[in-house]
Amino acid sequence: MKRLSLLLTLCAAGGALAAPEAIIKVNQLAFLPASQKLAVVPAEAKGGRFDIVDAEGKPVFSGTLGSPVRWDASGETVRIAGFSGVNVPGRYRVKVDGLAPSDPFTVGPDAYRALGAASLKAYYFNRSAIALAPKHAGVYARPAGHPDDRVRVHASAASSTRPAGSVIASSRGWYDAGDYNKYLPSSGISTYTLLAAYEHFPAWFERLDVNIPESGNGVPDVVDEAMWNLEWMLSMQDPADGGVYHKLTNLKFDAMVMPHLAMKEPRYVVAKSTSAALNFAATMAAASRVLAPYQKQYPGMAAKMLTAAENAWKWAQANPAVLFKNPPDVVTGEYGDARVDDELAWAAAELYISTGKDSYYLAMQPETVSATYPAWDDVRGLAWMSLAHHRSRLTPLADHALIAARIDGLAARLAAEWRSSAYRVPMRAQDFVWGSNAVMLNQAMMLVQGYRLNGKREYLEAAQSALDYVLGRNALGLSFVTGFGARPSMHPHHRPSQGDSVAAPVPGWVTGGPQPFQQDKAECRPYPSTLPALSYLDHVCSFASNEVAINWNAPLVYLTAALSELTPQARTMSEHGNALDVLRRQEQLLQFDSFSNDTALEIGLKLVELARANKQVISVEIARNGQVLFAHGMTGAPADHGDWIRRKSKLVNRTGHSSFYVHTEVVQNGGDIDAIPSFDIREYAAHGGSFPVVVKGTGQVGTITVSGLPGPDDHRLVVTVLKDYLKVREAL
Ligand code: G3I
Ligand code: 9MR
Repeated sequence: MKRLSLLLTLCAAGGALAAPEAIIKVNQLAFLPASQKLAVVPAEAKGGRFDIVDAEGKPVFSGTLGSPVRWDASGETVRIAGFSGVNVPGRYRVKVDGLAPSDPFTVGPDAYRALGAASLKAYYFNRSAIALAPKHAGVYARPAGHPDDRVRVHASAASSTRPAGSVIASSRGWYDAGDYNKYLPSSGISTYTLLAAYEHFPAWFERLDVNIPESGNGVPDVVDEAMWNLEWMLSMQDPADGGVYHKLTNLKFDAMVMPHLAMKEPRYVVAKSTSAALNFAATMAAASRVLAPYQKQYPGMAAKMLTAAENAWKWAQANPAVLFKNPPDVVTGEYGDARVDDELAWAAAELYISTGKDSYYLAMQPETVSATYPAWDDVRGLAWMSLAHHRSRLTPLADHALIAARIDGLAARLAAEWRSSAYRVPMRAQDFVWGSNAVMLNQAMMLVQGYRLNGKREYLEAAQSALDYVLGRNALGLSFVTGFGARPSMHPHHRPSQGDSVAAPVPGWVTGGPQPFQQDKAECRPYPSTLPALSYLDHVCSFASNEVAINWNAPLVYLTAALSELTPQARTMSEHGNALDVLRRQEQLLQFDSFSNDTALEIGLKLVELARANKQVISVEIARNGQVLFAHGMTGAPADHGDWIRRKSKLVNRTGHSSFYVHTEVVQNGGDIDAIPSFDIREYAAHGGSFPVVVKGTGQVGTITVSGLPGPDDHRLVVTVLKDYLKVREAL
């Protein structure tokens, strides 16, 4: 946006948002064919019915509106239109007599790919210390800002080895939000959430190329993007004692200009804090798991991160209550946090998972830790989310029933709110705080954890509703995501969007969202309403309702991946049949006349050779009648491959099918691959990569198992090598 228009808009009325219009509110972007589909209709609508019309205006579905229900958060009474049955790809609107048709939306299998890519790309657009080239940034290309290669140590951060005023390098990292500063507490939860998204949905991210400078280096873009911030976070640790600085900022906020024009002020690392150290420890411990396979691109990184995490943990143990407060001369974002027991639990959980040391599990004191939806100042939920995801690799000390109870307890509470809410969202009126849209998205992320654990469909539906909310099914009828939907936020409090010459803001950012405390009302024109869900200004002045932030975007990245990967695919019956038919055909054709020790050696070596050629790091095990005939872990392969191999091959031995066949069958039936009834996930893994060795005339005698890639790719590698070895020509 041009500087001139900044002056004009600051003088003009804020965002021109009147009282809530009597309009139909719906996700303005898209639904997956099988997702639950709801719209919100004003109660004053005439008649009790609605239609869904296609692009030509032809009705394709008709239904009855739900009963009128009041929503305290917006003071409205509304009715729900449910149209989940509309599952044929196309473009539609909702119509109700006496009202304008709703904004259009599409139904299709790739509903959230562009949104998922843009919400991740937003981080690239907020990188400090690097010029954004036109080939990656398009119209948002810009010179580098804030190199942070010479940053001063603030008096509050002084130590004997780094006295006040000494200079350190603390480069890279993402700008926190609409401002150009960098803060540990928001960095920790943001980076972790991106990495967790990758840990939970690797296949989605393997396919998500967002055109950043590192794209194509053999590491998923989400991990490369996270690395940009992780490198900065590492530089925030004082090597002398393991302590971590709370933030790297100016003394005052920069002006609303482009990054390279904003660099007049000196930058400082400000005071170490317990919260920073624990955020750092948790994030680095989690990152060390994700980075382990990428030795080639990031040599030694995983080990370095784990050591850094343990050093930060030790500092926090010795300094358990160093609470951050802005020193008098610093007025940038505080991220002060009166309680650090949640950060401690999270750090302990991540260190326990990554090191396998029981002492960390005991330090967490899990029975004293409840589960809440995450926010920068309450990260308990992240501990439970990680423990639940990694539950099959925990030491015997872990209390599996407790983990399940915490995750399900939270999801059940949120789902109950959602069920009874007029707008069918999990949020209550009192949840509307600074960053309310991220409250909604983080609640959805925890509902997803519940679904992943026990497959309760309503948890997934409630999570879908949260995404629908930020995309338009909200009391304002706006899409809060820049660049997406018919009526998106146009004027976020985001310095690059304001300072550039492009009319549209940088895309892919979710804005903070409505909240009634209006901490910016001194500099903004009056808000249209003080009701929680309506207290919002789409105006650049409104840092309290319309800023963007890295920690608010992360659950959006997570949710687009989760819904895309978990929503059962509403494919036609014949397509369903096809996938399983092909997998069954593979099992029929890829059989041996005989299977000797040398056969195993030859196939094992071929697998390793192919992975090496693909620059992949895998582990392979080939067994016959319980005896291992070939086993190899390539350089960089983490130890947990062994456990995956054990559990995948056990599944094959029990079912007689490839592990990918079982996986596909469960997914197609809408089930949770990590919770197949009667299969203990500590013993069985329904992930691709293990294939039965069948000798014609004898039957199954063993397994060939690969671990290290996303399941479908592990499976593909085995099939490719077997086809080649057995000279099978048919396309499989
Ligand atoms: O949770 C309480 C609620 O119980 C209470 O009723 C209500 C009224 O006082 O306040 C709620 O707390 C608010 C808190 O956010 C909720 O997370 C605080 O008032 C509010 O001041 C606080 O705002 C924080 C804001 O910085 C100001 O410090 C936001 O969480 C935080 O996301 C935001 O972060 C800023 C950084 O400082 C600077 N960079 C941009 C970033 C995003 O705006
Ligand atoms: O721009 C700042 C934003 O990034 C912060 O979230 C917000 C709260 O800390 O503060 C903003 O800066 C404002 C300052 O606090 C008050 N004067 C106006 C500034 C925005 O132009």
